[in-house]
Amino acid sequence: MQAMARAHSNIALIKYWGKRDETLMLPANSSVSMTLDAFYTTTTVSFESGLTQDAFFLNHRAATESERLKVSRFLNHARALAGTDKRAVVTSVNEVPTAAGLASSASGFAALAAAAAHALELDLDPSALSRLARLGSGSACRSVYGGFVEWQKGTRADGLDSYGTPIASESHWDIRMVVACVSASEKGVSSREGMRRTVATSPYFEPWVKAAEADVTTAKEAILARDFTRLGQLAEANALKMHATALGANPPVLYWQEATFAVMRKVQKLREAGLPAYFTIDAGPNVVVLCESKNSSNLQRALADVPGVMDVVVCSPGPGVADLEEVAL
Ligand code: 2P0
Repeated sequence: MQAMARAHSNIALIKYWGKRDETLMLPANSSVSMTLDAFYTTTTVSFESGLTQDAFFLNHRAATESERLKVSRFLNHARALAGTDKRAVVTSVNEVPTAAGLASSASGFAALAAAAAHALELDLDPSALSRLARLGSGSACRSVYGGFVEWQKGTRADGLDSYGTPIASESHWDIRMVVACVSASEKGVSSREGMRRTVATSPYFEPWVKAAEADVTTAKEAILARDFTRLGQLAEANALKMHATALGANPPVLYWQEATFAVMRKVQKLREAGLPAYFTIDAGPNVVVLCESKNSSNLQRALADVPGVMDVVVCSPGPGVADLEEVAL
């Protein structure tokens, strides 16, 4: 009853922002992402007799109690599917380049879902695995697949139709996401709290949901047509709409720092100077810049010069979740 899996992180091109059901992690709108090759989590799960509670080791140390409880609550879903109450030892390592400060919940819960499902011999198809990963963290349902992925929001109250589906594999399109890391510190407002506050108080939330649904349709067309300008313009506008909606909450949810804004301005300037690049920003201060592969080195150099930027990592489209042979973590 032991298994190991690896999943890669993803960055949304069309953002998930707001839940229609917090318990089942059901989103108000569909979203689209690219899975990244450079950021991933490797996790081993071992269900054992005689344990009184789940144990969780993260990056070679015992996890905090709140991290352990999050994993334990997630394992309850897998245990319910398998009809067991055995507790587990979970060992997880995040491969995140220096000072990236990127959230690891997407890769973390996708790897945990795959390893737990395998260890419990659940024999889940990719849609069922994606649904299980979603229960840990919404964006994790997209990391089940490599390349370009849609998370269909679904309409059912039980969430059975809310899971990731592939748009195109990692070999479909050789584009890059260049991650400008401006801070590695924990963000002030978690995505979960930021979403909650936005849904409850932002007057822009309903228009956001409507606009995001339309953006998903256009993004899929642009990806399939490999239309870089169309996808870039759309992704940048969608991120700004998400942040505008969060800024409309009470109290406002503001994730940007001075360096965030400096990178946004730099990207606009580079574009005016003839380098096609478009930014997107998640629930934090780092900026992810989309470009074609031929421009990634120039873009990396230009972003590294922006004051406040600590590290710049170039990512290609990465693979979906995979079971691994046991190796020592
Ligand atoms: C996304 N984000 O689509 C959006 C854009 C952040 C901004 O998904 O509450 O860690 O665990 O479902 O998935 C980050 O939120 O939130 C996220 P929960 P999650 O990538």
